Amino acid sequence: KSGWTGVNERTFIAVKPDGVQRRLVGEIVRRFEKKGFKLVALKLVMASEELLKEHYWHLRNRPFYNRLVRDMSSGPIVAMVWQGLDVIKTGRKMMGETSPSDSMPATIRGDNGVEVRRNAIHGSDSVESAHREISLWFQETELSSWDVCSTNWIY
Ligand code: RTP
Repeated sequence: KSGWTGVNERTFIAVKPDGVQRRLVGEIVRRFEKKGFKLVALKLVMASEELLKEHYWHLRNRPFYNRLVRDMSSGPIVAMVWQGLDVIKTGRKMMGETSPSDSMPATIRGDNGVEVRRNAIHGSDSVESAHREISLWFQETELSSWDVCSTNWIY
């Protein structure tokens, strides 16, 4: 996994249950594609409580932890891996701040929704958390390398 740097940097992005319910999947995928990142994996999943507790383990002492795990269990999640130069930092910028009210217009959270509980999207915040989250949500065999695309078919 040490090869995941530079143009091969990867991040874990999830459309949360509230984002799926608000029909934001296409919009979020479109923004990452349009920016120029490569889609490496995508699946619709009902996450188990066990997985969600592990995913948010660093927040276990926060008062909203149990509610957060419950909210994330309330419907399907679109789990994705995106790849590209500085995708972790840029992805966080595209998302906006944790609270939609602190998020600038033209960010995903700034343009969609008003509640911190229903902020539509999750994105890894560091190289370490990206590694941890990708291996938590995906099997190695679910990740595409794009190596099969030996020629570019769009210009
Ligand atoms: P994420 O991990 O989902 O990308 O969000 P983040 O880094 O912007 O925010 P973080 O502090 O890691 O919190 C994770 C998620 O918990 C919910 N939250 N609720 N005061 C509250 O009720 C509260 N604070 C945070 C949000 O949905 C946030 O995305």
